[in-house]
Amino acid sequence: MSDVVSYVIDRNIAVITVKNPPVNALSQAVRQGLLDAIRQASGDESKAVIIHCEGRTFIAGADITEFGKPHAEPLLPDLLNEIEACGKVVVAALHGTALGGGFETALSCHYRIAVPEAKVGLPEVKLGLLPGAGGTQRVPRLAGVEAALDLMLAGAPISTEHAMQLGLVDRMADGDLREAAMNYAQELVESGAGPRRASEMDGESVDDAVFDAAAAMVAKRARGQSAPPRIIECVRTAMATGFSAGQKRERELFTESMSDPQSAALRHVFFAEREAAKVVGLSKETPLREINSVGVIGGGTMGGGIAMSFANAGIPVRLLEISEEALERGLSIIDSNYAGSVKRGKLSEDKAQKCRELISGATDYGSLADVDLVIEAVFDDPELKKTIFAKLDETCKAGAILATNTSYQDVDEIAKATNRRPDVLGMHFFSPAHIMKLLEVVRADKTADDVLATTMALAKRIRKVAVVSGVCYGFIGNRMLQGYFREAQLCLIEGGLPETVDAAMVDWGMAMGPISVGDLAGLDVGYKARQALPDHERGDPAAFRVPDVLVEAGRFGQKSGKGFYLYDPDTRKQSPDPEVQTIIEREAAALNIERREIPAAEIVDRLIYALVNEGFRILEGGIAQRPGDIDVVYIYGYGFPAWRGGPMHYASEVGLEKVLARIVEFRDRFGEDHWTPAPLLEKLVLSGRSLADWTER
Ligand code: T1G
Repeated sequence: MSDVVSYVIDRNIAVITVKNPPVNALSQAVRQGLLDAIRQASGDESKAVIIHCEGRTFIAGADITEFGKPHAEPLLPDLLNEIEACGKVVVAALHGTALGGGFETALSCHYRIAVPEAKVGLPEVKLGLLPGAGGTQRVPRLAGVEAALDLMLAGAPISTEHAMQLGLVDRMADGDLREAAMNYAQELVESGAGPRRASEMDGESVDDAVFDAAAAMVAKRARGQSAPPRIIECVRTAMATGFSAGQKRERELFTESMSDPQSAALRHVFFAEREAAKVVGLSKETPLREINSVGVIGGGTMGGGIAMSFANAGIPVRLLEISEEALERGLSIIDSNYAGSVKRGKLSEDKAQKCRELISGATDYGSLADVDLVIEAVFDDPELKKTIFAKLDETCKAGAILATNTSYQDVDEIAKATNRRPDVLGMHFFSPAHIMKLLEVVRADKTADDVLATTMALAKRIRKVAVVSGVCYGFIGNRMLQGYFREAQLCLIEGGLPETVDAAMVDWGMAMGPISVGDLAGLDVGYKARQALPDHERGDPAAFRVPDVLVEAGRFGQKSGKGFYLYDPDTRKQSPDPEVQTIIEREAAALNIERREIPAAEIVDRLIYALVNEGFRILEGGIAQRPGDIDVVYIYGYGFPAWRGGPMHYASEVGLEKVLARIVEFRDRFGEDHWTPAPLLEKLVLSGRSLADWTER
């Protein structure tokens, strides 16, 4: 066959084995090997066929690295139709994660056997695509329309047990998978079962209301995304027409999705997230330190969430607070978080209990003497942090990693409070820390390579998406956020209202509007930070006059029941407050600002290009390793729509020349304090280059 697909006959059964590490992706060579193998099996003396894979997983999908290149024969749908048409029983043997085109390959086989811990799924929607190799046609015929829609619209993998309940997997393998598949194939031959083709099954007739309900759900939950409606259209066609007509429609819509900018953006994010885990210049052979126990200092919202992130990964945590009372408060936050996760079905009662038992409390630093890693998560006061790190330096064992969860402060300065600067770095979690996936790993000037490598590996272990940042005020995300929030406030005082500024950004795709985010985080947080700065460093008074007036009136946001909006005390539902409109108009007048109607497009461009402009400065300053890292930060930490690829990908899609022109227009209208174009952006545009030309530093 080939070096990626082998073929043997064992006890009269043709065994086709795929070996294409790391995930047995369906590259052209694998597809050709499978085609040659199934044709050979159709013509030789074998009685049945099994298809299985070596390595850690059954085929995990089409080869995404081939996307965007000219289609190479054999096309996957044609290959799978040929596998299904085989006159002998074909059994797929599944382990690991049989996803996308991999699961579609299994569905084109006549029977499926899987190990208990295998997962199967059709995650194409997460790439802005749809199952384009018969999945939209075979799954409804095997499992019914509603299950098919759930599987393809959520894109989440399901267990072997669940797949068996749906009729997508026939047998659970115990012991060696290959042997179990051989025995199953023998059993089928001896029973005279014969090939069972999904394409020959009739679909169930369902009421149109099922599809309408799915369409309504995606319009809400996947607002602005183009792939989900295409998936619904494919399944609707599957049930209304025969298999070949349905597959023709699937092919048309798949081709459409492949050239959709949303898919290009989502594929960019897929690879950017994995690229972000790689640190330029750090050898893959860098030895890692053992992390088997963690200390967390500070049992507030952040400390509690951080403690849970480690406990949920099975790592014991010691939570340190300054008093028994504060400790009790911290532990009760954790208890209620776990109760919430169980209530929402995110964790079983048993799993929550096991995780909770891994978190113990203490009030003395001595209890941290033997932990492998300490994460300080106290109030963002630099002096307090230095005091804590000096104490940790005295207390913790040699080799312990000391991390600060600071959102803004200078990690180099914090490290100087110790005699072990190589062991110090930043681990900036995002609230709520047990849910948000982003982790900014802040590399201080003396952070040792093995400390950095250990932390990056640990991030994967606690299921976080890690991005390395250099040291600057606000690192990557919060530094860029300042311009974003500044423009939101300026648009507000220049003519907008909280609900119009928010609506512009939410309609564009942001998970939450900037004004609502301020109310959620607490307007008093920014207020205190500004009060700590000398007047000349506080920035444009027009950009914070209104929030300051609200804070001074006791309107902190959700936490106080009112901020820019009013919040229902029970449901926390927000509603506009005419009093705030009066305040905005009054403050605008006091600043001689003549309010005007601001188009949504202007709001979007000012807020997004403020992010982009600062992103270019972060790149040229070496704070971020690559543009994709910045995209990952905004998608996983700030609710930026993944189907727009992140701020830097979005700027590339718009065209850097257009972005620069719009920033220059804003500079001419609003002044160069806020709108001086980043030199790197100007340089790329002047030299006719794009971010794709970005060279790693
Ligand atoms: N194609 C090419 N490379 C892939 C790949 C794929 N499908 N999946 C993973 N890789 C690479 C990845 O870039 C990384 O490379 C390495 O494998 C390990 O991945 C027709 C059109 C399978 C659950 O969406 O979800 O089929 O960084 O770090 O955490 O209808 O990878 O080492 O150089 O993620 O253990 C549908 C995508 C495709 C599955 C493993 N399939 N992959 O997770 O390892 S579209 C998917 C994953 C499709 C058909 C349609 C995960 C994983 P490197 P990793 P992991």
